[in-house]
Amino acid sequence: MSTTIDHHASTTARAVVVPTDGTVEAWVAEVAALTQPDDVVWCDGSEVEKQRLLDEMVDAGTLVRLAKRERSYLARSHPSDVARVESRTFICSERQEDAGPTNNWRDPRLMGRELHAVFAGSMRGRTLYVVPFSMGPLGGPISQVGVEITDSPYVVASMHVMTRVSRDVLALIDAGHEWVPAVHSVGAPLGPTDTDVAWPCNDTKYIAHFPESREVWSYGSGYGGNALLGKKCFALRIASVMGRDEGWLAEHMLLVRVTAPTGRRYHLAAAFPSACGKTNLAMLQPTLPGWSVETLGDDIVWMRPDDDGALRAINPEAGFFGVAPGTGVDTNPTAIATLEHDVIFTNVALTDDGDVWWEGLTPEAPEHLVDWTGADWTPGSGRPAAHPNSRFTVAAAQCPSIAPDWDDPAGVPVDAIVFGGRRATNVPLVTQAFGWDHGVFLGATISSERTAAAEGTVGELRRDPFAMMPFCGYAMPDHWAHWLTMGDRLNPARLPAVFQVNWFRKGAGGRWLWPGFGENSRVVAWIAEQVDAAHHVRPDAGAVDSPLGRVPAPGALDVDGLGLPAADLAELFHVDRAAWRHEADLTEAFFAELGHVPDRVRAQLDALRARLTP
Ligand code: GTP
Ligand code: SPV
Ligand code: MN
Repeated sequence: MSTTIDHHASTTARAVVVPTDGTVEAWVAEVAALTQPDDVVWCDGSEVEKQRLLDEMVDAGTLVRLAKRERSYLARSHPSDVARVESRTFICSERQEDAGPTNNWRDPRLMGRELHAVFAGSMRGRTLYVVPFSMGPLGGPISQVGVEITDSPYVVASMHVMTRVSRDVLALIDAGHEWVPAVHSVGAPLGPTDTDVAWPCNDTKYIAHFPESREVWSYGSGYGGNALLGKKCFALRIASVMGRDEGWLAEHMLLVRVTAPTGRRYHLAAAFPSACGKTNLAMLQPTLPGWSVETLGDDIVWMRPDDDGALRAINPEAGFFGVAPGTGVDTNPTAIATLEHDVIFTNVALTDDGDVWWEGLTPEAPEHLVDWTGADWTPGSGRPAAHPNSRFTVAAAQCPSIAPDWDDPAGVPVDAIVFGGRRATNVPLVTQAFGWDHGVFLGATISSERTAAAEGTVGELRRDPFAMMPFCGYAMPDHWAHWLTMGDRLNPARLPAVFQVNWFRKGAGGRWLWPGFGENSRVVAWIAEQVDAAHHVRPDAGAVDSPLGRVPAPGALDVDGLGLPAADLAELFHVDRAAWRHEADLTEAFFAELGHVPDRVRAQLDALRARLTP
């Protein structure tokens, strides 16, 4: 196991530049000497600073100011720079086995040299912005800080929304707090006579992570997940390694508080792969009377055991970088209300009266639009007006369902962990794990149909354990071992119950079997009832065993008033044993590819096979 080696051995040895001392000033000076910007600007995170940057970007043609939406803007990316690039995402750990077989590993020294070469002069003709930021409330017990250097004002304005940008971060670092240095360049230097383009980027891209020195170097892309380095690069890839070393968890999860008609409160953390429904569940408006949901986070959760042995969770972000297509008043009215003002939209369509539009915003498309590429568009154009991975960037604080205590540094105790994916077949609407180890197995074996959030073929089935395949900064099987250890450390009376959900099962002709969205509250209510049963608050009458886990007992899932045909309900929970024996074989093959899968996870596969045997 990798936990026996000293992961801090090279904390002070930086990968690409070697500052004269550990200060931010020395590091900025070294990066500036390498990248050769025209100016260096230290950001303070103020509203004035953000507005100035936005105004400058409007003047420069990078942003379109939306006439119909207060203080809101549209950015159109270069058509090649629309999503995460997993093929150019690197984990540069000292030892290849620490990165594991599912990450692109590079030797840190070789990558350091390669990056030194591409970053040399990469900011010529541009401004280098220094962005000190906190992930989580500044100074909180679960929070962390970093400093991003970037030559993109779009990135600075987006970081203002997505993180807590503040000069106070620098004081914390001066006082000795650990910090993550993160360098970003669009990789498009300007000569004295060059004119800039709206979205500078480079065909050559690097999204490089140095887990031991806790550094990020990103080159060539302006897209969110590649460029807003506090987000996936720090809060997941680097933070997952910090969590492994320090005994906490950094996960690709939403976080909500559910309140039952009884007044009892439950905190749910749910991991679904990219573009598989986290933001939607985070902003759920329950259709079940008497239930309510408050939003705490929609993409990333950091969790730590507290003194009670409960798992305490915060959302380290301060905003939402959400998928636009499919977001409408019928599906996610809360998101629509969140987006009324102060939004940066990227790659959506522009209406003739200066507003935004995307597929699913309204049932009918407007007669005429300017599409995400800047071209004229009509409903007959035969192509989407908004890019399938077009996004909105908006402050969490302006979400109407945000919990009043959403930025409490202490976080909330997690009662249930939910894993999900996009599966047209096999995976039931909801199942409960038999215990923690089975829950880890459910997380480890998530597979999901690919979405537009990353490069690749949309719809293709791929394994995405814990929805962390693209985001874990170390070997996936070590991540599962870490989860097992975390379970052992928690107070058994506070141990979260674990569930698997699938909103995406399809029936004949490819129609959704489950209405989804607000109706998912019915599943959430069953989950809450099972949490009560696990804590002996109520008898465990709501569930029966299936080969895959505990499923709702007849009548326990409230489907009143849905008009759901009995055959559809049966199909949503149908377990095709032959298909599942095949799934078990695929899991076996997947484990073989990964190598040293923990015995306790392997034992769960054996147990599944035994349950599938008639
Ligand atoms: P990332 O930001 O990429 O991590 O994605 P996410 O997991 O937050 O996904 P999001 O909630 O933005 O949903 C992505 C797509 O799935 C949108 O087009 C939604 O409309 C659709 N979706 C979300 N929930 C449901 C559901 O319950 N049923 C169906 N059919 N579609 C859903
Ligand atoms: C995802 O792809 O899971 C996202 C968007 O949440 S990005 O921040 O680009 O990774
Ligand atoms: Mn995500």
